[in-house]
Amino acid sequence: MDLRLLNRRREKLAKQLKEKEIAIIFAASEPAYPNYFLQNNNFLYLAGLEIPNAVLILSKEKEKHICMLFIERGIPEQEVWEGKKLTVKDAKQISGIEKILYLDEFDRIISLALLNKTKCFVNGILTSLNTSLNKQQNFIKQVRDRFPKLQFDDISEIILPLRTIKEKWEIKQLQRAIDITGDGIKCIIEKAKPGMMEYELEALLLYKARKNGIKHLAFKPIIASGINAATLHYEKNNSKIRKNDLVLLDVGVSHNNYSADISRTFPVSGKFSQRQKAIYKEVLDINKSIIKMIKPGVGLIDLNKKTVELITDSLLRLKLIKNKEDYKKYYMHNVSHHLGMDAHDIGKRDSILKAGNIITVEPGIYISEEKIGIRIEDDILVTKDGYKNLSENIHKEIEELEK
Ligand SMILES: [Mn+2]
Repeated sequence: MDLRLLNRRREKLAKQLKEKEIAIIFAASEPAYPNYFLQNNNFLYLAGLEIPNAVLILSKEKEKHICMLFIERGIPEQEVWEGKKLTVKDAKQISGIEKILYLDEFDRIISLALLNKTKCFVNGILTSLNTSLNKQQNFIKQVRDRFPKLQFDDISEIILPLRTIKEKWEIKQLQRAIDITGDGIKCIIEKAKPGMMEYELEALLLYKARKNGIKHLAFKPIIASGINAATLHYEKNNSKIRKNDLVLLDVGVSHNNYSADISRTFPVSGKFSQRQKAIYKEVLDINKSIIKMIKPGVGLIDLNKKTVELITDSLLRLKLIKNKEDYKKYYMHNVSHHLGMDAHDIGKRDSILKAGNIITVEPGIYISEEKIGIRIEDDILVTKDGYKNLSENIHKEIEELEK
């Protein structure tokens, strides 16, 4: 990764800090087997390092910004088992951070640093009451006893304006994630046959992903045939696909920690029935109309409102409802969310679009009594004067899917 990019991000974040404010960003901990290590995205965004347990500190003193990184010290007996820890020199080279210390000095230094502070931004403090305290929350608990006047806030407050506007490099990573996901989808559509299990299609996606050097998917893939597609977050992928089923795919790979999020729906037999085609056509038209609305200044709320309006008209045309309010029976989610390092990326539900945002557009109609669920989801970059559909190469036209 370009060091200038990382430096610029840290500078931008520090600019958001006022005098006497400090940001403390914790890397993720190492998970227990069989889970694999997934770096905290705010830490990765600012430090560019894939190491567990590190801590990054940013503060501002007299208009000058101060950046310090704490990393684990390698213990030879442990390194025999786990491999070498990153050295200070390597960490410097990857992150571009000048001041790097070992974690055993963190408590002493942070105690001094907090003495004259009024506010402290920490990542990952917004979790639900019923989960056990994470590392950050335990840290806050300790600090509160010593510095009762210090205020805490989640880092998302100040990192959101940065992470929601994608840099050129980020758009490139995401485009690659989308293209590889498209490869997987194409392979699935070509190879799918009635009688196959949904997980066989999942395996095709995984194969294409790994073959392209992808470390992991962005989220648990949804491969839902027939009535399963009417369950919005169906993740079992363990049913046999029947002859006349539509198959809904909601999948995405993560490339360099940027997540694609694409949905496509296709007939496993290679041919839509008249009814399936009629419903598909409605969803496809809505997908296209909503994408066309995208430009700076438009709100996610506007997109949601328009989607509900269009879906309601569709449902009336399809004779599924008689009263407009009943649309909720067949469409029950939002049409868009921000996309980036996380598949559901940082970004507010009521945000107004700006150039550089990347969002999904994913209308759907779900009719369990007809065993049909259709969702068509594209990933869209907001440009200065409109939009660019980053997933436009992934087939969604009826003729393309039937071919
Ligand atoms: Mn999505």
